[in-house]
Amino acid sequence: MDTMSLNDFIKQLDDLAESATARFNEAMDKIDRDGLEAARIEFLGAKSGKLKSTQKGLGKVDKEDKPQAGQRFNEVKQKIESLFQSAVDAIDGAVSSGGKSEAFDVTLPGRRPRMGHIHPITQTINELKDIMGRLGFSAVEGPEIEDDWHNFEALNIPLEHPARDPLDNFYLSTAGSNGAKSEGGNQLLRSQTSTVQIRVMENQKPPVRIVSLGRVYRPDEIDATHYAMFHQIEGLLIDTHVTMADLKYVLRLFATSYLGEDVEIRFRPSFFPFTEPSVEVDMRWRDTWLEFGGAGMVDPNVLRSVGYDPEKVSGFAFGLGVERLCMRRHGINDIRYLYDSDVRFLSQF
Ligand code: FA5
Repeated sequence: MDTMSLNDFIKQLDDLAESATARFNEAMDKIDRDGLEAARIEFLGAKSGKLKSTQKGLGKVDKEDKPQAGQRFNEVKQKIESLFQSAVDAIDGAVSSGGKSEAFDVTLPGRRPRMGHIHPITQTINELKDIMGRLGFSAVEGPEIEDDWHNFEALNIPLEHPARDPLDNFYLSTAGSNGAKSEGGNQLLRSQTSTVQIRVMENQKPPVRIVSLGRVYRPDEIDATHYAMFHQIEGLLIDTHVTMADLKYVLRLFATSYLGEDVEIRFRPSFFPFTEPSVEVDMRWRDTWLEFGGAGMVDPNVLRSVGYDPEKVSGFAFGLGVERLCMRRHGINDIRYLYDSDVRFLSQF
């Protein structure tokens, strides 16, 4: 009786799997149902298919190799059957999605992936930074987790001041309550970018001309113009003989550069512990005046707290809401749209 080594039998199986794969793939590429059926009969046909005739070789393999040969045969059989099924599915899919020519028309233009957008607030920040850069203000950053000294004390906000109220600030759990130590132990999410003024002046001799844009946090009730996390743009200029007229000039130039020549701005007398005199900066929008931020001449106490001599230098500072500028520019009437992460809204910018 004919015999066959295990290796020869395995080689026959591998050759069979290879040629069946080639035939199925060819039929798939051409979306050729008839070709696939012919290949099925050739390889998987119940009576005279190649798999069937290869199976006959199993009887010629040595008895002790039979279990291994049988196992290998079953693996290859399963592989060929599942390849055939994949080819059937692929041809069905191609035909139902528009037929032979369309599914494989390499001349069709590709589908463009959807592009992401830079968030409108980030766009605003970049633009504001550019405008201030052209006016000679260099951009600096400060930490969002601040200590008592930079957020309050050095800004002339003493221990008993209501601005420190725990209801108006996000103190971190490491911090004590209002009225606790003021040596920098109390940490909070900064409530204003004015903290950066202090950090810069502590490390730099006058003249100073900086702008800082970043996130600030307040437990405000959320409505159309308030959010618990928002952004501010802070400007600071310290030099000899700086006056309120310089402040007005720079702010007006800033506003017209960002919002257009027709923008109207006005200053209202106000109070901030770290500026004297202080003003509220309003801009007109759709016939109503809206508050965009605060400004003023840096208080001599603040200059002293960072080691400057208020007899020799003076300066102005301002802090405006970035969201409000962005909303005014784009006609957005509710701040919440900016943070709802709705792509239909965001993709307009
Ligand atoms: C300040 O934060 C001062 N640090 C501004 C300043 C800087 C004054 C330098 C003087 C010198 P105020 O709390 O008013 O000021 O906030 C400034 C602006 O931030 C507001 O006019 C508003 O535009 C914006 N703002 C305040 N709270 C919110 C909020 N919850 N959501 C969105 N924007 C807000």
